[in-house]
Amino acid sequence: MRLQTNSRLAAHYHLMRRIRTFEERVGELFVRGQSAGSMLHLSIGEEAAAVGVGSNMRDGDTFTTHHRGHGVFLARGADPRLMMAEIAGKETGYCSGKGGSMHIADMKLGHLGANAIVGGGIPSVVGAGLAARHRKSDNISVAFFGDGATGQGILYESMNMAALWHLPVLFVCINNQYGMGTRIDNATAAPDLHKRAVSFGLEGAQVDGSDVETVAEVAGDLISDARSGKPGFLVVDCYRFYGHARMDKSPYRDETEEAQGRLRDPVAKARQTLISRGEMNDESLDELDRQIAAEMDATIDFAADAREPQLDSIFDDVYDPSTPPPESVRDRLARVLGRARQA
Ligand SMILES: Cc1ncc(C[n+]2csc(CCOP(=O)(O)OP(=O)(O)O)c2C)c(N)n1
Ligand SMILES: [Mg+2]
Repeated sequence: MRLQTNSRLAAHYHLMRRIRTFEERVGELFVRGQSAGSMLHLSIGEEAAAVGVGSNMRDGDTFTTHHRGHGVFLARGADPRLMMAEIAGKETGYCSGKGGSMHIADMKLGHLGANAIVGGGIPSVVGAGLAARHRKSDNISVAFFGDGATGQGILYESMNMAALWHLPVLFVCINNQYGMGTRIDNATAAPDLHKRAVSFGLEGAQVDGSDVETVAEVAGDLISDARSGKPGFLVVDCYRFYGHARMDKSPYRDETEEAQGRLRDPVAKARQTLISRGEMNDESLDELDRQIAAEMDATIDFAADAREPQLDSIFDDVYDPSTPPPESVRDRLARVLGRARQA
């Protein structure tokens, strides 16, 4: 749907609502038993981080995400049908069904890869930032990761190199208050995470992740600094609305805390602000939501109808084409395929 307004907040609402609805449909795919793999991490409640930062990035900029990265990829222009197909393990998906939710990537859109290893995607943006500078482009590279990654040494090695070499890089920590079942105040005695970055020589800021306008404004400043060689670190404070993964019912959080946390809803807040400013009204927002629901419903049908990958394509896109898979692995596949044909 084309928005009938030029309001930047309306555009942000549109994208955040698309992300939220996509995530709800991902949950549905899982419940239907049609997702590949057993782990799905939803970013419901964290949409302002994806949209506030992502909307300040440009074509040619690159990024990595953690395991909870559906929203970031959508904010950078991913086609939700191809994402859903990937999550369903289908050949049509972004990585021919071999990456799934946690290892999705697409070089055309600058997505250097989601990563299931906590902190694993962070050093790649240092390399990408260095490459952008050698190419004399003004592109930046952004690492999106969770608060849990602030317990990983690789983050500090990466921040140090980015600051030392003045790289066009932004580190974005999506602080949803939890690393699996451990709340941030049980994981660190110093929860002012952005201050750590300042001590490494980076620009550091912390923002309220329920307010997409603030996230976008602060991220915009940090990104323009990064483009001129001043790397930064942004902490987006938010709340993980649901469990760590789909099977986690969060027995370690009490209901009062969850109810309070879910009040920090960036989608609801943007909606209220649009109405109170007279930029949109309930009817136009409801109509927009209905159109988004239809778009995202269609992603489930698209994924369900998409082709399964063929067994003999198992090594395609996995090894570098110039490096054939090891002989022993190919022999094993030939045996498996032989047995499958006899059966
Ligand atoms: C190096 C490493 N250690 C442990 C794990 C297991 N693990 C998976 S997700 C996770 C918590 C991550 O928390 P955070 O970085 O805050 O991201 P969130 O899940 O909250 O988005 C852990 C410990 C892992 N994947 N990698
Ligand atoms: Mg977390």
